[in-house]
Amino acid sequence: MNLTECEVIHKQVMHPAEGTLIELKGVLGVTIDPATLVIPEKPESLSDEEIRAFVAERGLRCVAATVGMDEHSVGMYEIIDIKHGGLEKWGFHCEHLGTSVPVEKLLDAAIEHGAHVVLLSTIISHGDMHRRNMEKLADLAEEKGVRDKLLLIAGGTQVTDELARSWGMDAGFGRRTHGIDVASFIVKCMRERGM
Ligand code: B12
Repeated sequence: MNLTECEVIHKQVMHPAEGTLIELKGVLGVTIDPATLVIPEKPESLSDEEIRAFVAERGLRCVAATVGMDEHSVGMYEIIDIKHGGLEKWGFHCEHLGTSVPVEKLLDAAIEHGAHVVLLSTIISHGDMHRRNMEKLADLAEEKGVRDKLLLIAGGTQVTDELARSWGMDAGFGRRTHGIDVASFIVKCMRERGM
């Protein structure tokens, strides 16, 4: 980890087969000047009334899934479920396909349901799975000729807006995202694009 002056401050044998847990501290020889950090501005949220009216006018539909071999479902529920202040709260109709859904199936379902928005959750990032999932969705949407009719939105613990956009999505959302962030983005983006 490139630390110097390391010191073990706590150790605990977990189980002879599992090894020992250690907590250590050390010095990392890197200086960070906070003045040089680029902190993204927090986008402004729209009002409940504004979002509800926009969604009702267009009957907005989303198709959602956690893709690949990924079984993490909690994040997606936070984003769509009315009980968690998710998109359903503003009248979005959300078709949730569940977990471990192939990317192809997610896109086909979006086309079949005449969806306006595809929501892809990708939590596991081992082997760059999150990047590969997003690129696959973008490529397939292009191939099937529906890329400009759909908003492609991805989320997950290792997802940032910048990364997701560079991998073909319209937006990406990471930890501590709330339904209102996604709802506001959808409305603003559709307005800008005249969708
Ligand atoms: C609960 C959990 C599990 C549960 C999942 C149960 C379930 N039904 O979801 C179980 C036990 C099944 C599990 C299994 C595994 N897990 Co797990 N799991 C977690 C844990 C502890 C919490 C995840 C969670 O629910 N967070 C709460 C939600 C609300 O947060 P979130 O997922 O980040 O979602 C938010 C944002 O990311 C974003 N978001 C997420 N999706 C989307 C989608 C859209 C469209 C949008 C807009 C936003 C969005 O918004 C959400 C709300 O703010 C995390 C550690 C952690 N603290 O994050 C590890 C973690 C995610 N798991 C991990 C791993 C490695 C695994 C396993 C591979 C372990 C193993 N070797 O078996 C397996 C994989 C199984 C599989 N096939 O998927 C790693 C992933 C590492 C990585 N980066 O790849 C983590 C980070 C733990 C770690 N530190 O190693 N896991």
